[in-house]
Amino acid sequence: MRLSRYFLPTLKENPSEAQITSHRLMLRAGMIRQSSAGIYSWLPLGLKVLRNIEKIVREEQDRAGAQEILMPTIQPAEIWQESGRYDAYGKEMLRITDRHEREMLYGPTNEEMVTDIFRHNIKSYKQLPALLYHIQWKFRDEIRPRFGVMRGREFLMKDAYSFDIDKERARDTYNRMYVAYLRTFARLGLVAIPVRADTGAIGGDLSHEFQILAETGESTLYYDKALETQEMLEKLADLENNEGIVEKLQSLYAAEEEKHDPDNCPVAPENLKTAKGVEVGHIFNFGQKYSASMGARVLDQDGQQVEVEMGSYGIGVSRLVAALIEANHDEDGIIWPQSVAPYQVGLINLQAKNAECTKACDDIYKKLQEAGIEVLYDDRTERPGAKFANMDLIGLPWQLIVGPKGLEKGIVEVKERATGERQELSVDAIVDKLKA
Ligand code: P5A
Repeated sequence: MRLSRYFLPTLKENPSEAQITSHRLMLRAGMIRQSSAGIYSWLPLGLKVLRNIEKIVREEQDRAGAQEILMPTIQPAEIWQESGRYDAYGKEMLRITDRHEREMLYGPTNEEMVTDIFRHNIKSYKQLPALLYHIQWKFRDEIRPRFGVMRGREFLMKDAYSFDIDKERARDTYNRMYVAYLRTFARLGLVAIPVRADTGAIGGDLSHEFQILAETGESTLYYDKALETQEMLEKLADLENNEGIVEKLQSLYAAEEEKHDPDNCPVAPENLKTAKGVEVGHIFNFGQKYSASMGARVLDQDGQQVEVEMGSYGIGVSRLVAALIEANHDEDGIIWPQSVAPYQVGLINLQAKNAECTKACDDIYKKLQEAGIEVLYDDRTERPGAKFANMDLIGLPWQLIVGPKGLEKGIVEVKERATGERQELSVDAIVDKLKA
């Protein structure tokens, strides 16, 4: 993509409405624009990151055996009346009346709707386990939407729902999702700490929140440092055969500040760590809460009707964009991990008016594209200083700096955004390096 044609409305100044780093940087880097309180438009650069995160989330859900569906954003009130949550949900639910005076709502979550699909279509234990997910916009009329997409009113969630014949199998499914979550966050380059949690409006008695570590996080965590080591993930790759690692991980201590009692903490002081966290995922095992109230039953092996055991599993996909920035930035801007970067390479033409320089850049641009590497090519006639600041702000992992002086010696400068390390390489060597 040529920057001269790219819709990237970056800002030089910090927007006054933004209180936290990720919100400031998402506005400054031209990723989002607010439409009304807690509701945002995603511009090309922001949307690209959102889609990259979605792709990793999707791959890990598929890998865990979940099947993708797509449920609507607008739901009928009846199913929520059946579950008893229509009144319980209160003012956070955005209620809508259609032209026939039917009560509808913009879905804050989909337990009811997926249970409704299940009860009409699955009748036998032979069709279980069933594990369905979608990636869809949600609406929660938060009293204080803030921090940009971190706590929005409209936000993108991946939500999965599981149906099992008994408690034991439901627990296996829960653990399978737990592993899928650890893998997902690791692939996003994040350290995620699973913390036992309350179940709130969703219900049930078993639940974990996944908190990623970031200095600006809203919650304070205390946890066994063994939870930080991701080396267990290798073994977790084998879902069926992971030598009890899930149980081991789930037995390790982690608590939010409100629940942490220093006098009764089971972890030795030298192994206890504290850090700020951002909740990016939340999983629930709530048994028969919805299958009982909504009549989701199957015939078991003995021909008896039984209410299925359910769970639900959420990831805040749009929140993750902000969380990733909270965990990866410096004073100059964003530092994207390669796995989600909107472009891998920023190519800077230092003298766009110089024919030779432009020819060299065009050539590199073409070669990188042919090698399947995504490049954002700054072909504008701006000052070098402005170009450098802009590239640092938007945070692409690699910068290629091409100027007449280097070209005289046949070299181009490569800068790694994360470390600031610079290297001088020939054009051919660069293409090889970036390919690798
Ligand atoms: C689990 C999936 C649920 O809604 N039902 C379906 C369950 N859980 S949850 O914890 O309430 O939400 C799941 C994740 O969604 C993100 N999230 C938000 N992101 C941005 N703005 C919000 N207002 C918001 N509310 C929730 C969080 O990442 C949360 O973990």
